[in-house]
Amino acid sequence: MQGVQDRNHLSNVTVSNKVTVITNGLLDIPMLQLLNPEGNETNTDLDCNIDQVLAKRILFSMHYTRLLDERMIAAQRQGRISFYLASRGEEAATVASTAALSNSDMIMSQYREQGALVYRGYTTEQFMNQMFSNELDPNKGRQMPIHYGDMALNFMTVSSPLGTQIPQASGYAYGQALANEPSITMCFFGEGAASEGDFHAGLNMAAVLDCPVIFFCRNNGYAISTPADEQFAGDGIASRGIGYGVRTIRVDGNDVLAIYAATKEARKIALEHQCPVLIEAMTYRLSAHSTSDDPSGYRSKDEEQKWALRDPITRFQAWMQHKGFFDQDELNQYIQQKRDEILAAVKVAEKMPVAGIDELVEDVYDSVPWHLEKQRDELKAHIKKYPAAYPKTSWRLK
Ligand SMILES: Cc1ncc(C[n+]2csc(CCOP(=O)(O)OP(=O)(O)O)c2C)c(N)n1
Ligand SMILES: [Mg+2]
Repeated sequence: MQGVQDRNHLSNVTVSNKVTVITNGLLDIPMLQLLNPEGNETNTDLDCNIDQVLAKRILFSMHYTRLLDERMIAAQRQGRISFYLASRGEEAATVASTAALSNSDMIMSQYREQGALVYRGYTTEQFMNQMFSNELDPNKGRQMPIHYGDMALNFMTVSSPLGTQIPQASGYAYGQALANEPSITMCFFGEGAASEGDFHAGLNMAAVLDCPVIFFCRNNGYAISTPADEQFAGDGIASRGIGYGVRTIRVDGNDVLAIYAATKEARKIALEHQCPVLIEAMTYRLSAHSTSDDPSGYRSKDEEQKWALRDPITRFQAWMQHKGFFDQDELNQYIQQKRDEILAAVKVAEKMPVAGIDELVEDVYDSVPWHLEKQRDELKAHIKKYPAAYPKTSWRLK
């Protein structure tokens, strides 16, 4: 699982008189875990200083993220939005890591990191405006749902071609270093994206140019339907960090305490030493890849069940209970309030006018070039001809 497999032909070091052959097994990369699946602390030497206020914010953000996912999958099934991509099972990886950052740190994400935005305070209305492509959508309707971004929250807009954010994050962090900013860049990506050339260019560039960036890989076991052990033969993604001379941490990606501690440490190293750090969070995508995917075609219920028992939310909640930090009534109230809030926001966002047609071709060039103007005019003529096919758009034609 997750490509950290024990391949027989790689597990031994061969030493003859003259030739030393080094293999995967020699790396023996440890995985930081502070909480076992029952929510008991397994390593009390490491105190990650999560007090009740912080614990609640992390827990509530994870619950909200899961609730949002459930409601948006339902909205997609009802035909209200075109697409959605859930993060069930990976909430700890995105929320607890963001909790360990400073708000001034730039986040560059892949697409499954809505938990980071939730933690930073992206509102339900903001989520809905983007997903319904209405006139308040900062992307002006030019993107599919889940392409969030917010300058005020230092969250770079999602771009779904895999891996693009990785060298961009190195570059952004290089700029932070040149400007002597006391901030770093956090770059999230999946283990599948780490097969892109951009991953290798980005890591090497950050290592050579001393860029204060955390490369946070969510190794969730799959790239759509391809399991990690069919993606690569090496020891996960962590081994690649070491290859590029990047300080590296492997962490249990379903363990809030471990992720928080690992990210705090990584941030400290990145800032103090002005260098990159790679974190590989070992987790599991409990949800389908997206609303266009059906995992029953490529993985077993048994496998899903095994990982469901390691659910990051129940594990952290159990820990909070042990600490006396947890109040079930308060959580129930919060969930009910957020459920109502999401339902109300869906109704408002879907009734709002969609983004304007003229804006479709703006913002890229200083002035709109003739060939885009021509295409826009053709589009308008087409919509005018078939107004019934474009009920939300036709009345907006100028
Ligand atoms: C350059 C590029 N190639 C292919 C795709 C199609 N694609 C979308 S998501 C995905 C899988 C990515 O897996 P991973 O990076 O592990 O992220 P996860 O979905 O597991 O969170 C693929 C192949 C794409 N978006 N961009
Ligand atoms: Mg993946």
